[in-house]
Amino acid sequence: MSASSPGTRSDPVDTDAVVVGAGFAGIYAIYHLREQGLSVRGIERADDVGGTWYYNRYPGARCDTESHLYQYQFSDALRSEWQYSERYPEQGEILEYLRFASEFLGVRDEISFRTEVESLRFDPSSGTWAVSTDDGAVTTSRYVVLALGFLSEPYVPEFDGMDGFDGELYHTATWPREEVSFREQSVGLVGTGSSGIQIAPRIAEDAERLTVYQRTPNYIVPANNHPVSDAAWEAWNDGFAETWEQAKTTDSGFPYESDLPSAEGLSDAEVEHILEKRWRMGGFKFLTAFEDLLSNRATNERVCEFIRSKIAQRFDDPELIDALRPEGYPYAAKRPPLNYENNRYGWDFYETIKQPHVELVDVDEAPIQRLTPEGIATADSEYAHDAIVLATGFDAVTGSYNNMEIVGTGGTTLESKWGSRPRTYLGMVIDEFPNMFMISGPQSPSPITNQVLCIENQVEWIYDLIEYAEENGGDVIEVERESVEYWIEHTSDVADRTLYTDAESWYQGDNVPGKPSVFLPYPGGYPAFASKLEAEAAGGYQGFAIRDSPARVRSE
Ligand code: N01
Repeated sequence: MSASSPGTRSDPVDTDAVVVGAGFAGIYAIYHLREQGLSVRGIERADDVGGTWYYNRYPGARCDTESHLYQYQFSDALRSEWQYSERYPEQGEILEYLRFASEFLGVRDEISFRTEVESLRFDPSSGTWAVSTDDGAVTTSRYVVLALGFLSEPYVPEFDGMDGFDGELYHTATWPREEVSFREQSVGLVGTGSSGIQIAPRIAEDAERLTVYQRTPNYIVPANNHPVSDAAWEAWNDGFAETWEQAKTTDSGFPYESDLPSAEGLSDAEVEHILEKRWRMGGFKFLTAFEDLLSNRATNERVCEFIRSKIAQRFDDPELIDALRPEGYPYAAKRPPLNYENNRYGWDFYETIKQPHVELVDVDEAPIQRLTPEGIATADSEYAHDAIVLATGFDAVTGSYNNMEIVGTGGTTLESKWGSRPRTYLGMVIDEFPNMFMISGPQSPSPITNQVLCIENQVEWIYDLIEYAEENGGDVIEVERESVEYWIEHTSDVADRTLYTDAESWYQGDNVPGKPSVFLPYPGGYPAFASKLEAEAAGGYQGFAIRDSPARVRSE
C-alpha cells in the first residue's frame, strides 16, 4: 500500500499519510500506520514529542490519571521497559516516557520537528491532500490524521492593558523552558482550575506574596499521591491485561467499579461511609462512587454537600469557607481538579491559601477589569505584582483546528463548516473532508474518558477503515452527511440526559467568550462508543461513501 505501488494511480503522492502532532495520539498513529505498511510523515511544531505535556511544563504540572494507566497498552515490550515513580505522573516524567516510547517504537525519524502546518487542501481530482508547512514545503498525501490534542490551544483572556504590564506575564500552557524564580516577588495567579491549583503551592513556596484570583470555586478532591514501589509496579504489571479489559467495560474507561448505582434512598450515614472511603482513595475513584453521579441531581447534590463539608473542615475562617464553597453547578459537570501536596512543605491548594503571605481574591463579584503597568485592577481594587501567571486554560477541543486553514471538497473551510458547532461522525471524520481523520476530536469521548484507551482504539479503527477502502476499490473515503447529522443529534441527546450541561465549562466552550456553547465530547461512555465503532466496521462502513478519485480511475 505504499505510495510507489505500481499501477494503482497516475500521480504518486509524497507519502501515504501525514500525521499532524506528536503527543500520545500522534506517536501511536505514526507507529501503527507504518507497521501496517503505509508510508508516514509526522509533522510537529515543537522540537520534541510530547504534545500538551511539552508545553505545560509549569511547576507542579502533573496528570490526574494514575500512572499505570497513562502509558500505551498495545506493546508488552514497551510496557516492560518503563516504570513511573509516583501514583500520578509529573509532567517531566510523562515527557520522558513519550521520548522513550518514540525512540523505542522508532518513530522519531518519521517526524519533522519545528515544523508547523499552515494549510491542508484536498484536491478532488487526485483524491489527495496538499499539506503546506511554514518551511515553504508542500507535501502531498493520500490521508491526513490530525492528532492535535484537545487541550493544546491556550486561552488567554483579553484584558485591557495586557501589553502595558511592566512585570513578567506567564501562561501555564506556554511555560518557559528555563527556570522561573519568583523569589522576593509579588505574584498574581489568575485561575483556580486544575493548572492554577497545581501551581499555587509552588509559587507560594518561592514568592514573597501570592494573590490568587478566583472566579468560580471548584469541587476539589484529594489526589492522594504517593511514590510507587518496584513491587507495587510489578504487581500491577502482572495484572495489566485484566485491568485493561475491565477498563473497557466502564463509562469512564478506567478500571474503577462503583459502590452502588445511586445515593438516592440511602441514609446520611450510608452515603458518608462510602464517600469517606472514596475520599481516602482519592482521585477519580472518588468520582466513581455512585453510578448515577452525572445523571441524577439527587446523588450529585449529596456528593457536593460532602465535598463542601470537607472544605469547611479545612478552615477556621468563615469568610474563606464561604469564598471557597462551590455552589450552583453539579460536581464533575466541569472537569474536577485534584488537590496535590505539591511542594517541599507539603502544601496542597487549601494549605497554600491558609498561608499568611497568600491572599484569595474573589473576582466573580468584582471581576478583573484590566492590567495596569503595576499589576491587576479589579472592579473594586488595584493590586501590585512583579509577575502575573495566567492559569486560564484552553480554547479546548476545537481551538487547535483554527491554527491552520483546512479546505475540503468544493473549497469548504473547516472553520466555516464548524461555524456554530463542530460537525463530525464518531468524532473522527467530517463530510466534505475526505481522507481526513481526527483523534481525540470533538464528539469523541477522549476529553472525558481514559485518554490512552480511546487513542489506541481510534487509531486502530482509522487504519482498519483505510484498509477496507483500499481492498474494496476506493481511494477516497468520505463520510455521508446523514451519518454526521445522526452523530450530532445523538451526541446532543445523550448530553441532555446528563448533568454536564448544567455547568459552564470548557467541555461546552463556555470559558472562551464568543465560542458557541455546545457540549464537545461524546458523553455516552467508552463501551457505547466502542460498540458504535465496532458496529460501523462490522456493517461494512455503511456510514461512508467509498469511491475512486478521478486519478485512480484514469490509471486503471
Ligand atoms: O483551565 P480551566 P486549566 N478572570 O479552564 C479562570 C486539564 N489539566 O488549565 O472557572 C478570572 O480548568 C477560570 O474561572 P471560571 C484538565 O482537563 C489537567 O486549569 O471560568 N478568572 C478557571 O478558574 C483541566 O480541566 C491537569 O470561572 C478567569 C481558570 O481560569 C484542563 O486541563 C492539570 C478568567 C481556568 O481553568 C484545563 O485546566 C492541568 C478571567 N477573565 C490541566 N478566565 C491534571 O491532569 C478564566 N479564568 C491534573
